[in-house]
Amino acid sequence: MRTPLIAGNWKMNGSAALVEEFGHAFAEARLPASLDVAVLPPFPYLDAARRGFEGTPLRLGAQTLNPLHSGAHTGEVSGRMLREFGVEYALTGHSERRQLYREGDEAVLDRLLAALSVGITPILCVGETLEERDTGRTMDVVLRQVGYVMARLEPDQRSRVVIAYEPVWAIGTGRTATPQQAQEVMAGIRQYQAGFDRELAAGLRLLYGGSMNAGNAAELLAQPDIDGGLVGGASLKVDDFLAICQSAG
Ligand code: G2H
Repeated sequence: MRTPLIAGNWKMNGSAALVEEFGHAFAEARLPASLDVAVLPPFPYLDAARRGFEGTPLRLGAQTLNPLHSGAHTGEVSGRMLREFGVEYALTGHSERRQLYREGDEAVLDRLLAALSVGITPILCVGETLEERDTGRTMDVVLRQVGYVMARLEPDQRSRVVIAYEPVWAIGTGRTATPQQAQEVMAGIRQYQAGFDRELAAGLRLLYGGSMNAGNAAELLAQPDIDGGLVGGASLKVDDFLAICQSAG
């Protein structure tokens, strides 16, 4: 019922050569029939990726966007511009943006609304720090991050949001949440949404992120409430990313 989504977040990595390599590999790849795949390269590679991914199943995503359409905001990129380059997905609230660029819930909401306003599917990232987990606050933190945004959307907007659960302690650390840990939190997110709208909760796509790789993806993706992955490090190696996509069938 829910189409799996695997999204590769290149962060501030990659090259024109890597874009080309992905285009070639995915043009030949055999992927599960029902699967959405996106690559989120740094902005300068979007145009090359749009051309290089033509005729492949790869869709384009952005790692962030400015909440405004245009204006005097040196260094920023708007959703409208991203849409012009064929971008279909955008991350909002990635923990690196929350921590390094001090984007709080309100800033996350503004960016998510900007994405929706131009027809880009927002991927809302949520997750607890190690200290929050160790002090038993995982669900409070995650549901606050989810609830802040979802409560402020119209029902038709809510149904267009994808949520990525990324425990901060698992990001880029090589330490993955166990499938049970991830499933528990993700079932909690779905249940929380079901309290407002059962149909929407049943259709809500939930991704796991945090050191997902070719070796652990299948078990994570087999969990009933995990509908895909947000992959960082392992999305920079075409064979690993392909293997993760293949295990999403
Ligand atoms: C979490 C993830 C992708 P990694 O940030 O967003 O990165 O897979 O390297 O932990």
